[in-house]
Amino acid sequence: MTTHEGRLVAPDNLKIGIAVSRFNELVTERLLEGALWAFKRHGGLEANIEIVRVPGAFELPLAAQAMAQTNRFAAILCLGAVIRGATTHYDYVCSAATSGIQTVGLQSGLPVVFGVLTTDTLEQAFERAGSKAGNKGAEAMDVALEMSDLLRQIKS
Ligand code: INI
Repeated sequence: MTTHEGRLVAPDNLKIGIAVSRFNELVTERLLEGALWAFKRHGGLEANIEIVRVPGAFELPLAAQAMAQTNRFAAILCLGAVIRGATTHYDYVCSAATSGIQTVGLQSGLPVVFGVLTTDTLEQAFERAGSKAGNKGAEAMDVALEMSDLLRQIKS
């Protein structure tokens, strides 16, 4: 029997792309800090990170697709924050971001990680961006590292 499970490792040649939205920037910058912290914690080199900023979560899939098409990255993180209290089109932005990000992952064959907070309030978003309920950006980086290692194992 053979079992594969990705490890949380960031080898020197592992490049990660991060698309991060400016909407709710106070929150998304914390997600980005969490992601960078997690990358370094697992041995990653900061020079191997490329960051792309987009206006809002709706634009994350297109940016992720453009990054995937460069073939430079082992994985791509999409970081954003959609907050219900601040919008009437919350559901549309959430579903476009969710399905778009998943489509880019399936079409490119790369781990394209959903690091988008979807909350009712700004307070809940801060809680998930490092204050008291973990940091979704750091979790997204962990998933990117685990999945890129897993894909390497499966293909080798
Ligand atoms: N984008 C977000 O990332 N978060 C939000 O909470 C949000 N709200 O509230 O509307 C939001 N809207 C902008 C959207 O992502 C697009 O940038 C815009 O519709 C232009 O395409």
